[in-house]
Amino acid sequence: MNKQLLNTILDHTGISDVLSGIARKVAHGERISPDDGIMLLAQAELGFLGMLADLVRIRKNGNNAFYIRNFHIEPTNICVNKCKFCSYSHHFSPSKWELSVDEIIQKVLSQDENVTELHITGAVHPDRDIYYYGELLKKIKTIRPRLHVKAYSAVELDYMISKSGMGIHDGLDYLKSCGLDSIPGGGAEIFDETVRKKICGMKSTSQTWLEIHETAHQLGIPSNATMLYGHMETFTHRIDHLERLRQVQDRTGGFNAFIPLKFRNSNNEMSGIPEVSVIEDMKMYAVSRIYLDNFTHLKAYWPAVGRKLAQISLSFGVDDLDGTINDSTRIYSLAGAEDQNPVVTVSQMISMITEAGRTPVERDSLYQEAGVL
Ligand code: V47
Ligand code: SF4
Repeated sequence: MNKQLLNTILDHTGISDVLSGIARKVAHGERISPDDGIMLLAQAELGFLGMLADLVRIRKNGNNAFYIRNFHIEPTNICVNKCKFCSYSHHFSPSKWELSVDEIIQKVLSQDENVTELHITGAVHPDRDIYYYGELLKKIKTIRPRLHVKAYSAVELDYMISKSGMGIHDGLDYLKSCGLDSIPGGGAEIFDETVRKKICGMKSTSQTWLEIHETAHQLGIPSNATMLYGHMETFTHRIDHLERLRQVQDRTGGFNAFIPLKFRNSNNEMSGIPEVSVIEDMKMYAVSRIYLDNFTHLKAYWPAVGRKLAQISLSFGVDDLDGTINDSTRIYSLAGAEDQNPVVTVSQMISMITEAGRTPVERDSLYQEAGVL
């Protein structure tokens, strides 16, 4: 959408002055305020948001839509915490598991050489410590030195680092020396302290989550950020969450991507809360794209939203569909997501992206074109 066309639309479609003012800011590449963000979530209709999000997406990523060849390992679902939205931990899941180091290594060895990224995340096991996880990284790097290991959410890191008596800086520095390449975005949930206490009161605080990511960035460890939306939070809480992330990113530039995560309501203590509509999902992607002007990438994690919505999200600001994944992630299938067997082949990924009118680009974990380095 070019700016002239946008002006014509704004002048002739009866959009309110306030929304037109926000749209003009976006078109001029100006930052929108928290009040603007809340206004967009509360009042703007879907097509209007899609149009604005597209402006930002094209500015950041042209016509490219990224994917990666990756796989997940979830070492355990035994957890010291008891988050109310969680369908995955041993408190709610029908089974309880903990993989041994040998089993994890076997999973790594079973992947073909074209896979470039391993994502490790799981529950917060009471008996495992930072040295266990550090040794695990070292073993993985010994057998697959070029595999990018994105591992341990800030909540897992908080537990293992606190238990060791190290500070955040030293704990992360130790893990980096063992082979930690980047940190996934999990555990952010919603930063507002009142809602956080209600849905995951035992978990690391918002301040700790943010401090771990900021410290990681200072150490040269990039990370992702997520937000769990569509439960009991308000639009103000969502924008507060985006604002806290935008401020860290202004200071560090260390976030690779933002991933909005839709709350799924099967098999957990919050099952009484209905899931939000698809329209609201697309609005959330679009407003995230518009608000986070200092994040280059917006990711739709297809096992969470389903393949069809992930594909549609490419028209609402998203430029990254995550990866091929394989069937080892259970977080979303247990919570009621459409895909009970999350695996997409490279050719399916390419078709999903091409059908949506984007240019598929296979990336590495740092968004360099795979094989081009
Ligand atoms: O923090 C748990 C979410 C997250 C539910 O960094 C739920 O590339 C919805 O962070 N409904 C973990 N969401 C997964 C995660 C992630 C996933 C993919 C890629 C990356 C990345 C990170 O899953 C948790 C929580 O917010 N979650 N239960 C549920 N019922
Ligand atoms: Fe444990 Fe994570 Fe589930 Fe919370 S969301 S109970 S920290 S596995």
